[in-house]
Amino acid sequence: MFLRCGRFSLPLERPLVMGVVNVTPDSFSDGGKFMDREAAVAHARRMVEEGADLVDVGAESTRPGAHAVSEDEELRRLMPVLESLADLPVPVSVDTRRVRVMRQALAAGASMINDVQALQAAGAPEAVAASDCAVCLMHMKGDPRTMQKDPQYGDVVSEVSAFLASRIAAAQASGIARERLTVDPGFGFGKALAHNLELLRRLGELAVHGVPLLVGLSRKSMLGAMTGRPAADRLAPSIAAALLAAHHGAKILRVHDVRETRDALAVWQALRTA
Ligand code: HH2
Repeated sequence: MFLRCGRFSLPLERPLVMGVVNVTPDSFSDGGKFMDREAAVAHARRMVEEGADLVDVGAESTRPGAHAVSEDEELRRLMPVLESLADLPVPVSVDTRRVRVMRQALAAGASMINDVQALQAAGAPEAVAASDCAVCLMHMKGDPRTMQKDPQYGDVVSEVSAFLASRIAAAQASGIARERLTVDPGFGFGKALAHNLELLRRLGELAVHGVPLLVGLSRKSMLGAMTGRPAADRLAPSIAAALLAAHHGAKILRVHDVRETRDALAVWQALRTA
């Protein structure tokens, strides 16, 4: 299995690590740290040195309670960073839900679009189809401002799975080949702790769609709920969660701590292939 990702083709025999670069003043765990173009670019390059297989650059926080930024502001934050990363030896993914941002990012050399709204914005599937980038279709219930206000499901896994199936079908109908797709259950996006745990425990059920699973658990509040640790102090639970996700079939792990996650995965991988 491999993922077509712009000019890259990523083999998926071992779980890949996607390093997070937030060019935002308000992201929940590293907001404000990489607002400056140079700092964001240096951070991305450092993550590649540490073994990131991809980097994911986002200029709008989607954390619970976050307010949307204007499209112009998102582009103003994002584009200089993308231009400076054009020569990166690994694919650059852009975390955005806006069509104009997708188009400009792809024109500037982005190899993947990571859309927490799973290409539901009008024109989004066409914007992606017109390129050869990979795409992440993520499940979210509600919108970031209100999504953590008492989310309700019947069976969370069936509901998420049905949504992802419908978005895969929509993407393919728009001309996006299956080898370009990844899906993500969207941990923490309109889910209570019990929903997140159920999704992690039954992650394997989402593999039925036959496209690689991308998972973001790094530093999330569900890990805070389990350990009592603040976001800046969730390295150990993030590593535990990444390993569990890999064990349950995740193929791409979206993380803030690349070196530590790679090391932990190396141990897991060694045991698996011994
Ligand atoms: N989580 C966040 C942002 N984007 N994309 C995918 N595919 N999956 C995720 O789980 C996911 C995501 C939230 O984390 P972070 O980027 O660290 O924070 P913020 O949204 O506040 O910038």
